[in-house]
Amino acid sequence: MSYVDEVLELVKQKNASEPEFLQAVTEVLNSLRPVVEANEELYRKNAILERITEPDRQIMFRVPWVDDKGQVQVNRGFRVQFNNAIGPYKGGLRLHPSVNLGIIKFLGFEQIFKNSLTSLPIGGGKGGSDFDPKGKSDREIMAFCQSFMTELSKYIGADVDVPAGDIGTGAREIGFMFGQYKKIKGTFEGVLTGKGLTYGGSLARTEATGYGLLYLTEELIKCHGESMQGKTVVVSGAGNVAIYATQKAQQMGAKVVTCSDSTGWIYDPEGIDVALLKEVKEVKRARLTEYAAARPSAEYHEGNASERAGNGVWQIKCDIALPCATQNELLLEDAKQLVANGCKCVCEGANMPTTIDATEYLQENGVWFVGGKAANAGGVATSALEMSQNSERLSWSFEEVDAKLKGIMVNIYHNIDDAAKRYGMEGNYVAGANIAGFEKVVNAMLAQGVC
Ligand code: NDP
Ligand code: 2IT
Repeated sequence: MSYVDEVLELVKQKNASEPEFLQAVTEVLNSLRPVVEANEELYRKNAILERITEPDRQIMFRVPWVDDKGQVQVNRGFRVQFNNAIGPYKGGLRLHPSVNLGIIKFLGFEQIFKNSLTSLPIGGGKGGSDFDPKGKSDREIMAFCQSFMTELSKYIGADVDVPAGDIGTGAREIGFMFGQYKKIKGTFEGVLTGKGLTYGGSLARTEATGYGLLYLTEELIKCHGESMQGKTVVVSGAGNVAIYATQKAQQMGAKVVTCSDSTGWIYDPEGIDVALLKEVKEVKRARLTEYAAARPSAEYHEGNASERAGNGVWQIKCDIALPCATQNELLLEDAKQLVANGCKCVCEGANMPTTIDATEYLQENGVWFVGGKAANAGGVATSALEMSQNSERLSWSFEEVDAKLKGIMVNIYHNIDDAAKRYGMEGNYVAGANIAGFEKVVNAMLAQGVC
């Protein structure tokens, strides 16, 4: 049996109850086959694949907090510190009722390769809780965040592990967590990114994941002789990534006609009104029904990605599709519909939104497909720029950060394109991203010995 197959078998045995983690590992290891085969003896002797698929540590803890009725509630908190070969652990905190250890492990595993691709010195980690922020008062959110950080603060630090936002964790939550960390430790340090601008946050971090996704997408289609001008784009999600992806796509001259949330989706043939979407989602924290109510050109449809009541976003005819909500929201049947409708390009704003069979279908049918590890790396890259600014106790202008972000995303596209070509897989950007991300981490692991 090949080394990759042996380790895949082992990972399946050891993590049988974690389907998302197994999906992420299967995708990565399968695409690394040519690299592993070229270095099989060295990697096998050093147990590189066994080590890279086993987190350095996984921390689970109780998060007790008091709700507005005086009732004590208990959630489960997680931080998986996966690999710090090239820098301190870095990755977001997800607050969503679906969160479990397997989901945090899949996200932490992906983060190793993504962070490596940014070219910045950050290792891979992820955390979160099964806490549901929906419908909670600001005081309840604060109570949860303070309790969560009371325990998490034992394991993180500006040079150790630097969490940030993800689904359900935005500026408000990062603020409450930062305040609690500062109170417990008595130090003002860059222990979290995505902070507010008055206390160490970076300009352009809020926009970075969505903007970065479009910088990469634009470079990709430019290299295929096309431009964003006049393209029809479908986006899923209506959160941080989706909103700023939509905004940048529009600035580039494309028309974005859809968005979705956890209860339904919008088709707006005149183009999504970003100011209205921000008002509904960022300010009111309301449902997309409110967007439809305020926008005569918009159709609202019930049904979300996880229930498969029909994530109709993928049924709409488009040139480019940008999944920006959550994992496994674009299935094989959706991929078939996209291809049938003439979609040419799919770039992932979310982490692992496309299933493996859907990815393969898109690739086999000539769609330019870039996975989240490369396409959404702009968020964490800008987090690393926030860390740099905190270390030098300076803050850079929006234009400076945005220009660096663009440079990083253009560079990522060319790196993954080159890596795919080096191994005779031109156009397979999934393999290119996994190979380019892996090579740097493995070099560092080998140099640092058995640890
Ligand atoms: P947000 O919480 O800001 O937004 C998430 C959006 O997706 C919301 O519109 C939400 O609906 C919807 N959504 C979440 N879960 C589900 C679900 N199970 N079914 C259907 N819809 C769902 O998160 P982000 O925009 O930050 O994150 C989106 C994706 O991008 C995630 O995969 C995340 O890991 C990834 N990502 C985020 C980065 C960042 O910097 N924030 C960086 C790189 C990747 P509702 O409005 O109803 O809550
Ligand atoms: O998935 C991701 O890359 C993020 N949620 C951002 C992580 C970060 O540390 O900025």
